Amino acid sequence: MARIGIFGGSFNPPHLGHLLAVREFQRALSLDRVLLVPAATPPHKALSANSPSARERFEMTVLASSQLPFAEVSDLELRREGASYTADTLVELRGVYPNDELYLLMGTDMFLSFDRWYQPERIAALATLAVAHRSEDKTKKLQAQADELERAFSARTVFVDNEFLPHSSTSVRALLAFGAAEEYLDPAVLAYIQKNHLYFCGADLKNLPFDRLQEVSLCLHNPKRVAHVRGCSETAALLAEKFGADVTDARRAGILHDITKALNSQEQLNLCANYGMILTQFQRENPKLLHAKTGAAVAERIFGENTAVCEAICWHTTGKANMTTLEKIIYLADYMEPNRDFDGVEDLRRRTYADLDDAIYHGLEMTAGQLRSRGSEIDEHTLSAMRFYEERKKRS
Ligand code: DGI
Ligand code: FE
Ligand code: FE
Repeated sequence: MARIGIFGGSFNPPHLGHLLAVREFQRALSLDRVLLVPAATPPHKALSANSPSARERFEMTVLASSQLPFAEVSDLELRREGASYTADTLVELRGVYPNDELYLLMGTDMFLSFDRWYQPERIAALATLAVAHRSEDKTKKLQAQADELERAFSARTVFVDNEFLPHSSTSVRALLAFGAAEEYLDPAVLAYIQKNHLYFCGADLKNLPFDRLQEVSLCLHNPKRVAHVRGCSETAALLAEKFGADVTDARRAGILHDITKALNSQEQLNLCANYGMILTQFQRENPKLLHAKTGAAVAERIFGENTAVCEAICWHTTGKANMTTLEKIIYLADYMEPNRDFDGVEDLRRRTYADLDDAIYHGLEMTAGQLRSRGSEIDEHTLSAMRFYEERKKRS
């Protein structure tokens, strides 16, 4: 009787995070074999618009796993029509391995939503759920879910302590477009991506017409950020028209302002190192602010944007003293675009359309107030901007 792990996913693309997870599962559960099962049509989320075909994702997964002696890639889900449901896959696998122990490998997010999967009772009858969790995860919540799934579906769960880096495929796809994904991919997978021109890797993205710039850049975000960047771009264009800034620059800076936002803190720092950007200690300690700096660098290097656009992106989070009209517009459009919803947003919208400098001062005040109440350190440019616009307010 063999112990077989089943690791499903979009593998879009397969990256080192996947390989590390598979290795840890294999070791922790003493698995004889791990089947990697690329989904043809993932049921729970739409693939990003720049995704390669299922066949290409399958081929990359074969390349990625070639260095794992216990791994095998299955094309089961590629050969099936319609959504790739795990329940159906397990039924088929049970037919192939009638006497073996099957472990369905997953992370905490998938486990916590397991009761909403398609036919969870069928899955639970066919395989043990093996859940990788990091020691800082909420153990209580996971144990409660395991108890609930046992009660509802007679599910068996094992937890695997795992310290692997949670790289997201969204980050890796963005980094491929930014020319900085080498350290996240198996060399054979990277070579395949380059050769087949996947994920905008090595593409010339300079000076794209706006519609194409929008299409390309929106692919690189987490889906929930898309409405915000569109809103920022449209609001910036309206403000540019009203206050006499370049409307095209405003639209472009708006659509690109959060272009590196999918990257987590470590990925931000790695991108800075890859691009040779030198950081202050404050910047290293406050990586939430880095996306404005890396965003400006990507806008320049990858999209070939002009200096005015890149500077507006660079200062959109902190602001600074003596901003250009475009810089003020992007700072404010980011703050009050139609998808923003917080106490005082209506007041900030009214102020913005009436007087940019007054609105900037209010925005800075609000941000500083929030940071103080959270005990976070305030960026020096935010502080000097506050002094600058306070002074200006007194004079007028
Ligand atoms: O990128 P968005 O979410 O659209 O908005 P943003 O670019 O204004 O980023 C907001 C984040 O930046 C939020 O997590 C707070 C953080 N932030 C802004 N100013 C400062 C700051 N964090 C610190 N530590 N210091 C600042 O001065
Ligand atoms: Fe931002
Ligand atoms: Fe933003």
